[in-house]
Amino acid sequence: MKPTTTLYFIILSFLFNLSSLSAQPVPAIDENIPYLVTFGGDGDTAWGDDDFCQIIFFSIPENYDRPIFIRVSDPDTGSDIDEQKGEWDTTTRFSVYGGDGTCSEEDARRSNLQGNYKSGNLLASKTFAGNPRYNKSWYTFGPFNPTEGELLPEYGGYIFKMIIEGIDGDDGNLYTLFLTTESDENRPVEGAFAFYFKYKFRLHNDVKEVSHIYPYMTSDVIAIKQSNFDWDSDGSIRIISPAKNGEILAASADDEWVESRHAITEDEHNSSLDIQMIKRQSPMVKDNNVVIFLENQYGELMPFYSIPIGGIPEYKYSIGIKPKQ
Ligand SMILES: [Ca+2]
Ligand SMILES: [Ca+2]
Ligand SMILES: [Ca+2]
Repeated sequence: MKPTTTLYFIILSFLFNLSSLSAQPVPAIDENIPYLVTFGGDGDTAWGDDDFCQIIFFSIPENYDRPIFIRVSDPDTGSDIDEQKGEWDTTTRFSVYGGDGTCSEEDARRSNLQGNYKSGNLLASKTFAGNPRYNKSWYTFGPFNPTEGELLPEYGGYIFKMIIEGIDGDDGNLYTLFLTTESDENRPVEGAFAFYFKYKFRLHNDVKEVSHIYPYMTSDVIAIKQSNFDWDSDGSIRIISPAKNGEILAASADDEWVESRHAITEDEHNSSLDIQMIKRQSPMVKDNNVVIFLENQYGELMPFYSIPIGGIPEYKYSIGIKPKQ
């Protein structure tokens, strides 16, 4: 690990300890994203899922020693919130991994599902089809002992990985997750948070809603490349940071990838970016599922965090109007 990265995580651990209440649901409260989405393995990518798999990591502070649970709301496909194509015929497998390699394995931090991305020990797995019992209600994985995770202080503690795979069918499974101290209740684990390298979710059906994601810029980042899929030309994606007052990211049309590169300046180091997703005002794009990921100049994927590290960034006019030296 690079020295700068180590330093960054020391700072990061401190900042994470300051805030936890909004960090436990995925999507997170500060993200204002209604649902995660995974389509069945026979899905049509034009509906907004490029590879029918989602990977979410959870970080538990090293000093936390009580059992934890990961709960899934609406894990089945066939409910009010899911997206039907023809008959309901979709099954989805949720699997929880911990132990060596869970997150340290490079293949688990990529975007292409190649190699050993199912790294670590399989701790629990369950496959859901359609089941009215789970309509907008919760299924609980666990209890897990925090030490069953992979200890990675640079990622804030013990790391667990949930892989959500669309197996059969072609419908869209919409769901949310919650990391909790209780099996039957959503109660945050103090100091814990979630992070994800490639994020697939549903945008709001209300054009006034703005969704957000929060990557963190370490001091070694000089440029980022963002890639997104099937945005359906739904409005604009922009960056708010100390030095950027709404720099526009390329947004994709139907069933296509686009990417754009953005320079990162010193003023943005050790700060989160607020990547805002502003929907097209008219006509409204309904039930829009999208995919997005971010790479640094080395081609490494950069995590989005369920809490904006260091707080939600604001544009600083004094930086923005600074003349070039
Ligand atoms: Ca569902
Ligand atoms: Ca179907
Ligand atoms: Ca879409």
